[in-house]
Amino acid sequence: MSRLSSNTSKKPAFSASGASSKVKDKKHDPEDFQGLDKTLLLKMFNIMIQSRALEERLIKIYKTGEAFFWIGGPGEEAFGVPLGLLSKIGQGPEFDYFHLHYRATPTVLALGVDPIHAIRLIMNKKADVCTGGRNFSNHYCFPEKNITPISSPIEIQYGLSLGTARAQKRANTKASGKNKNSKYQNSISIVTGGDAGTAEGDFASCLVWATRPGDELPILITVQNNTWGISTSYSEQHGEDKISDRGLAFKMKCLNINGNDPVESYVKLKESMDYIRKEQKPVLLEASVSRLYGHSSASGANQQEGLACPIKDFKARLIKAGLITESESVEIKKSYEDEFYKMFKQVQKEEGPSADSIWENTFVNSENADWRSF
Ligand SMILES: Cc1ncc(C[n+]2csc(CCOP(=O)(O)OP(=O)(O)O)c2C)c(N)n1
Repeated sequence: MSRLSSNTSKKPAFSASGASSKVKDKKHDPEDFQGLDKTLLLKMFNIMIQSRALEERLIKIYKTGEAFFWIGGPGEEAFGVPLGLLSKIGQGPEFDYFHLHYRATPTVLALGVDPIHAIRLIMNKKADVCTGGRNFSNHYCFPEKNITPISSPIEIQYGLSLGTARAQKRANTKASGKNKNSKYQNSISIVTGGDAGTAEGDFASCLVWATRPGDELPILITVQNNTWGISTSYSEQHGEDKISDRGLAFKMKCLNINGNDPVESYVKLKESMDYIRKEQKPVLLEASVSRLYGHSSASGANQQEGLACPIKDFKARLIKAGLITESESVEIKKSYEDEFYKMFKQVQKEEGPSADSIWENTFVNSENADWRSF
């Protein structure tokens, strides 16, 4: 069984303080962040904070009675942000497709989505472009970025990802036969989900159909393992040590990463995505993440103690390396908090959907879905 090799990047280490690479005392060496440069590190940090500040605003919106329900992604920033930054953004099979779940705010922000959409969605406003004010928080849908609708029934995204990956494989194969530099050559489908959801058949179907010999599909299959499925613990439910081991039987590349570390996530996701683009074959990637505000508003949406916080840990490393100061970090968070408060006040004045729009967008082109009229 082959596994992805560990990062062997030969890029020079970034030295924020300008310290010489000849410094011998390891204790005082600045961290090299596996060769990732300062601009990228700070960009990831910034979007991670943006995502956390947005989710915390959504939680406040719920807790002040301005929304019915909250579920989201605090604790998944170190995994979700690199995933978005490494993707090919656009509409159609020549770009990457996203089959995400409800903890995807870090990824959609990294893909350049305007955060106001998250606020309109949770507040069920008519102007919500994802669902017209008709679905839960974080159930995003942005066709212009190939972000397919996030579903409330969990795990169906693993089955749907097979369809876009098949369309891409066809287009990629056709295009690369004709023109080596074609834009169609290397798009992939990306599917994300939680650990408990892998108990469902859609996950197994995804592994089976992504790995048919000679007809493998270009899918990045990810599982963000926060060790909980609502209130069922991983240890009581899983006989396997790692979910990623389940890909071994299908002879696919499998790996398990620390999804709380944005540097490791970026490097391993890049390796995996480069491989899928080039080989047009799948990878199963499991990332350990934290569930920092519990499952959802159904479990209180309160901050949980004793879990690793990816932002806190990354901030400490950046400060130690001299790339940012504590006060700069506080300032970034504050400016996002102010921005999202203003957005909330603006959206609060907007109207909700009218009753007669209930059947809209149920089928393509709003074909009548009212069963009473059939
Ligand atoms: C088909 C289906 N079964 C059950 C549920 C209820 N449900 C919602 S979230 C959830 C837990 C999912 O846990 P996991 O896959 O680990 O993701 P996490 O929420 O921990 O990120 C369940 C069982 C559902 N929404 N859909």
